[in-house]
Amino acid sequence: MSASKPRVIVTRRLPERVETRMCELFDTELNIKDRPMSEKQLMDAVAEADVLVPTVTDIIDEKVLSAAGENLRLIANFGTGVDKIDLEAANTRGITVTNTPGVLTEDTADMTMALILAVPRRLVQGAVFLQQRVEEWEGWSPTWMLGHRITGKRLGIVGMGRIGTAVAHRARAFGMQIHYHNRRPVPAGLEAELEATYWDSLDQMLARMDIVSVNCPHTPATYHLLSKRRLALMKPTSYIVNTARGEVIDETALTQLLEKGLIAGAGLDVFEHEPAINPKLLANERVVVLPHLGSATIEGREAMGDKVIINIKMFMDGHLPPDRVLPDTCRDS
Ligand code: 8YV
Repeated sequence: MSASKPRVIVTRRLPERVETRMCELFDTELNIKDRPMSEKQLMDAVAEADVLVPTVTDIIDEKVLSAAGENLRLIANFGTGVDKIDLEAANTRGITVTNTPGVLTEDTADMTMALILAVPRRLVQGAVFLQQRVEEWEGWSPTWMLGHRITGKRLGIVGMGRIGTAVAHRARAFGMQIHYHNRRPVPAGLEAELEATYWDSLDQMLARMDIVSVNCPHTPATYHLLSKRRLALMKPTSYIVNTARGEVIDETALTQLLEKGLIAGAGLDVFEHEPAINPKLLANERVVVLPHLGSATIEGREAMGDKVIINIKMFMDGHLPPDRVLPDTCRDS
């Protein structure tokens, strides 16, 4: 590592304050046009950089990493989910990977709660109706556009990490009953505080929930965790919300079950083949789709950028960066 400023290549535009600070501290190359980089551009970037700062729109796989120059020592991901980075391949090459956990927990949990409310209460359907067909609205009606009550309903959280727990706290305040599936139960004190029920068996939990919220990271172990078989276990009156990663749900199977009325509705902020979305999901009025907005607050994105800077600074100063991610320790987000 040279004593001069490290060469840092950032793959997308970041909040202005973050970019300014990065340019002060490092020899930083920004992506002014903000177009997601092609595989070739990523390969050129890893060949040249000391540090790469990618986002969820960049696939840093074995092929891209095979182009890495000797200089590339750190991939400081702007985001918590590191599923688009081949952690094994990076580790084998001695490249450290960091992420930005913690600072997007509350924003993502808020968006999850918004979807938990929006889908059963037909919030988007009602708003779109007024925007597009206001002339048809004859005023209040006792039986029109009824949804379902949230209070008292069973919420099944898949993945009780930081975000899952933050969702549970919010849902408790709305009077929901908290259930969760996780690799292991949360500490007894937290479970008691949330009056939460732990399900070792995801299958058994799914069959009993009114709303399921996906809050686990996407890893090889969670790819299609919500498979066709498992989705079919859900009650026809139940809803599913996903603010984690599209790949955790078999999107084709979900689309079919929604069309057949075997799942009552869905709130999706993430998609299996992002940015592509199955047109049948878009056309289904019982599905609320959002363009991956979970962490999309100015405060959150600035805090993510600050974390990226701290990780680069610490690493370049010869310390262990605070948010190092190891291949076999994909933490719950
Ligand atoms: C980020 C996310 O904005 O952090 C994550 O894992 O899903 C998003 O909310 C995105 O990943 C940025 O790279």
